Amino acid sequence: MRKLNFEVLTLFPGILAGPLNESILKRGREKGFLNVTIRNIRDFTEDKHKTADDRPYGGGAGMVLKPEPIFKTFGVMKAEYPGEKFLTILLSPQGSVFNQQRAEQLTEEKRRIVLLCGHYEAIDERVIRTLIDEELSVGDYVLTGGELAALVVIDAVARLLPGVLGDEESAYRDSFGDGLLDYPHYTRPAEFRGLKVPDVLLSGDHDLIKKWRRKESLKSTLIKRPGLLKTADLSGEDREVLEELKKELENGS
Ligand code: 4H7
Repeated sequence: MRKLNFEVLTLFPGILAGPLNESILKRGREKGFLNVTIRNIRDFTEDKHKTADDRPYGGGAGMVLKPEPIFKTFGVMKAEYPGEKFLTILLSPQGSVFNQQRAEQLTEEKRRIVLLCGHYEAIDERVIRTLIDEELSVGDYVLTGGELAALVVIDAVARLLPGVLGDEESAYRDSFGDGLLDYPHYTRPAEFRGLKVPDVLLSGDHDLIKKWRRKESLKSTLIKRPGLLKTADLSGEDREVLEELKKELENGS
C-alpha cells in the first residue's frame, strides 16, 4: 500500500490539529494512507523567550520570521529520515496557484512533502532561496498564516488517494476530474414548496440522465467559469453541445 507523507512546519500547531483529526482526514490517517507530522518551529528557537520573529532590515511595518528556527526545524526533520528525499513547499501569496491538477500530481509524490507555514508579515528570504523548492498559493488573497492553506492542500490531495474516500464518496470524485463544474443535484422530496425536481431525473432513463448531467455541467461552466473550458477534457459531442448552449444563451432562451 502506498502512503503519502506530509511534514507541516508551523508556529501554530493548534490550527492544524482539529481538521486533521476529524472526518475523512482522520480516517485517511487511521487507515494508513496518509501520514501527517506537525512540527512546532517555536520548539527550535534559541533564546529563553522563544523568539521566532524580528524587525525587518530596511525598516517598515510588521515582523519577519527569523531564519534560524526554520533552518533548525529542517535540520532536525532531515536527521530523523536519513537518506530520504523531500519536496519542500512554502504556502505563500507569491506562489503559483494550487489547483486540481497539482493536487493529482502530488498524489504520485514519492518524497516527503514538507509544508512550511509562514506568519507575521513575511519570512526571511534566505529561507525561501535555500530551503524551498516550490511556492504554492491557494488563491489570490492574504491569510494571517499558511496553516489554512496547508490544510487545503492536504485535504485536496488526501481525498484523491485510493481508499481514503468510501465507495459512496469516491464516485463523486469525477466532478472536477475532467475540469468542469458540477451538475445540479436533488434529493427527495420530488416537489418541495412548489419547487420540482427536473423530470429527467425521475425518468429512470440512465442514458438520458447522463446526457442531461453532462449538458448541465457544460452550461454551468460556460456561464460561471468559461476560462475552465480551455483546459477541460472535452469530447466532440461536448463541443457540439457547447455550441448549442452558446446559441441558446445568445438568444436569451
Ligand atoms: C508566506 C509569506 C498563503 C506566507 C507571507 C499564506 C495567503 C496564502 C504567509 C505570508 C498566507 C495563500 C503572513 C503575508 C501574514 C501576509 C499578513 C502567510 N497568505 N503572510 N501576512 N493565498 N500567509 O495561499
